Amino acid sequence: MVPADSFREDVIEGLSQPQKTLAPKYFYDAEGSRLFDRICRLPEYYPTRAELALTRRHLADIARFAGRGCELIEYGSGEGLKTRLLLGALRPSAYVPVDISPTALEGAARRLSKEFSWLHIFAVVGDFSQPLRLPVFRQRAGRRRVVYFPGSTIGNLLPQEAEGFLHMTRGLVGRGGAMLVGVDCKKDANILHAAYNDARGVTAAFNRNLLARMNAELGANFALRRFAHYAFYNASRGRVEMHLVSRLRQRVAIGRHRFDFDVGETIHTENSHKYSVAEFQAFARDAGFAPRKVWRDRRGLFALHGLRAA
Ligand code: SAH
Ligand code: AVI
Repeated sequence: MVPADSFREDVIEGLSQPQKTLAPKYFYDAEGSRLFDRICRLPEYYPTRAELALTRRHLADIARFAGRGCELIEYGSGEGLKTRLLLGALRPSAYVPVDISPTALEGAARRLSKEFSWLHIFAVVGDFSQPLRLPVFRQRAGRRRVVYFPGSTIGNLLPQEAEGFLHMTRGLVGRGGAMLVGVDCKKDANILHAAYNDARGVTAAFNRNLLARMNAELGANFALRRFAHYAFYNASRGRVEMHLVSRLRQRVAIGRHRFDFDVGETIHTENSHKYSVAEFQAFARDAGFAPRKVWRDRRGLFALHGLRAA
């Protein structure tokens, strides 16, 4: 679980900057995880369906690349929709899902242990952007460590953070290790706009839930209706940005801290970077991986990269 103190400190620091900012990892309290699962089923939100489709289509090749019986570590495992496919094909010797959301992690671990009774699951609640203490298994000869990072959650990191993260993961998998990472591709901005501004308003509710979380956990007094959801594609940075826009001049209190908002001022709540295959492969190389495979869905919306520790 995220310690309450670091949540408070990060919020106070983020809201004190000229461009008010909150880290997207804070979306995922119990309600945020529930809303994200609903997003994955929206007609406009193509990434989940595209990644599921490409995983089904190329499952045998993906499994060959990762190697049956490997030790599988998954970051930001969430509901584990695609993981089920992979687990069945890979039959890993151990599965270590890591997620910041205890609710998402517990639900997925319970479902997976029912479906795959032979599987050794070691669930870890933690922040993958920090060095983590993961369970250590005796490495048997020929058994590799594979990190699975689906969903384009890597796109929620800034490019320099993503590179640092890849570097850290390269160290974790060690020689002979590998990484499978799902990356959303650059595409028509209209498709992106629809995906992050769905007609049912689920993404808006997911964004505003951050305000509700600060009210509940930090005693803040955000009035949710005074903030509007705003998401757009920033082409020069190759990312969708999500913001919460203040509808009026207002002051918000969090404990003894006061934050003033002008009309139209925003809290920047998320970046979702979109990478071409070449851009992402260059990143991976800089972090010490050799890009070996790319699997894509038929429409070319989403890519799963197979990286080998160089
Ligand atoms: N892998 C799933 C879920 C993606 S949503 C899929 O592909 O659909 C992103 C997931 O990452 C959520 O479950 C969220 O709780 C988790 N997450 C986000 N930031 C995190 C962090 N810094 N450390 C660990 N988990 C994180
Ligand atoms: C988890 N992550 C990759 C999602 C994304 O598309 O950036 C989170 C999300 N934000 C709005 N909709 C979905």
